[in-house]
Amino acid sequence: MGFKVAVVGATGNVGREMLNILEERGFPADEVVALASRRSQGTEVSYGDRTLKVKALDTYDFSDTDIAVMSAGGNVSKEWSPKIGRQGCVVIDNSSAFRYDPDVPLIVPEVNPDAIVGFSKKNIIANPNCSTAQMVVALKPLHDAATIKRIVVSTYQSVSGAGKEGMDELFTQTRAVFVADPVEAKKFTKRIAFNVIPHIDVFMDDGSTKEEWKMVAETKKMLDPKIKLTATCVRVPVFIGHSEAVNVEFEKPISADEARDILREAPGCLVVDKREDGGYITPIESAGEDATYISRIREDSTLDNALNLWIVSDNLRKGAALNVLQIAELLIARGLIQPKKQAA
Ligand code: 11C
Repeated sequence: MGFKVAVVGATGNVGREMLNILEERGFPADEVVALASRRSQGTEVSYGDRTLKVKALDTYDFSDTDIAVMSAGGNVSKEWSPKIGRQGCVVIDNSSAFRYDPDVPLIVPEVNPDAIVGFSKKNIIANPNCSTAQMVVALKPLHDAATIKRIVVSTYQSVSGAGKEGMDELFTQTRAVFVADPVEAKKFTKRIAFNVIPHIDVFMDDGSTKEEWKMVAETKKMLDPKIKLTATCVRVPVFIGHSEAVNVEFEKPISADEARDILREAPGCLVVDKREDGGYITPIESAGEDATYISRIREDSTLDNALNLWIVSDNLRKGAALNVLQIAELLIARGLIQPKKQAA
C-alpha cells in the first residue's frame, strides 16, 4: 500500500516540478492529488503520462491524505499548514512561513537528517530557501572536515526563483529589447533583461534584504549556529539555476585538493573543476538536474585556511521540489510515517 500525496500549489513552477519528480523518482504514491486556489480549479497539470485536474485547496478534506507537499507561498502556508497538520497529514512546506519556528524542523537530507524527528509537534517540516539549500549541501562536508568560521557569499539568482511571472518578465523584456518596444518592469523593481538587480525580497532595517537574512538564519539553523555569514543576493537574467560565489574561512587548514576530494565523495555534490576553458558549470547545465555542482575550488591567498568555490544548482529542484520530496523519502525511510489506508 502506498501513500496519498497532495501537491498544494500544483500550477506553480515548483508545484509542477514536484509532480515531475514524484513520477521520475517512482515515489511510493498510490494517489496524487493536485490542489491550488479556487482560481485554478479545473486547470490540468501533468503527472507522468497522466493528467490531473486541479482541485480547490479550501474545500479539500486532508483526513485521508498522508503527505501534503506545499509550494503556495507564505500566506497560504500560514493559514493552511497548521490546519492540514491537525488533520494528521504531514506538511512539507517550501515557503518561509515556518522555517524559523523552533518546533518545525528545517531539513536538507544531506545536511541535518536527524533533525527531522521534531516534526511531530506540528506535523510540519520546512524546506529551506533555494539559495541556502544548495550552499549547505556543498558546505556541510567541508564543515565536518575543517569547521567553518565565516562565509561571504554573493548569489546570481535566476528569475524562476520569482515564479512564472519572473520567467515571463525576462522573456517579454528580452523580446521587447530586440524589437525596440518599450520595456516594462512589473515583477522586478528594475529591468531584468540584459541587467542585474541587487535586490531579492524586501529590505530589512539593517540595509540587507530578506533573501540575504534568510541565508544567515537558515545556515545557522541547519549547519551550525556559530557560523558567521554575510550575503549579497542578486537577480540575474537567467531562467533556471542559481549560482553562488562563496568565500569560506575555516578553523583548520584545508587545501583546495582536499576540498575537491571531500566533495567528490559527498552526497548530492558533483565536482566539475578543470582549470581550463569551460571546465566549470554554468546554470544552463544545471537546469533539470538534481546535483549541486561545485567548480572553481581554489585557495584564497589573502586569508589563512580559506577557500573560494562556485556553487550552482537548479533552484526549482534541489532548492525546492526535489528537496521537499527527499524530505518525504526520509520520513518513509526512517519509518516516521505509514500510509493511513494501511493503518486503518
Ligand atoms: C528567489 N530564493 O530566488 C527566492 C525564491 O523563501 O522560498 C524562494 C523564496 C523562499 O527569489
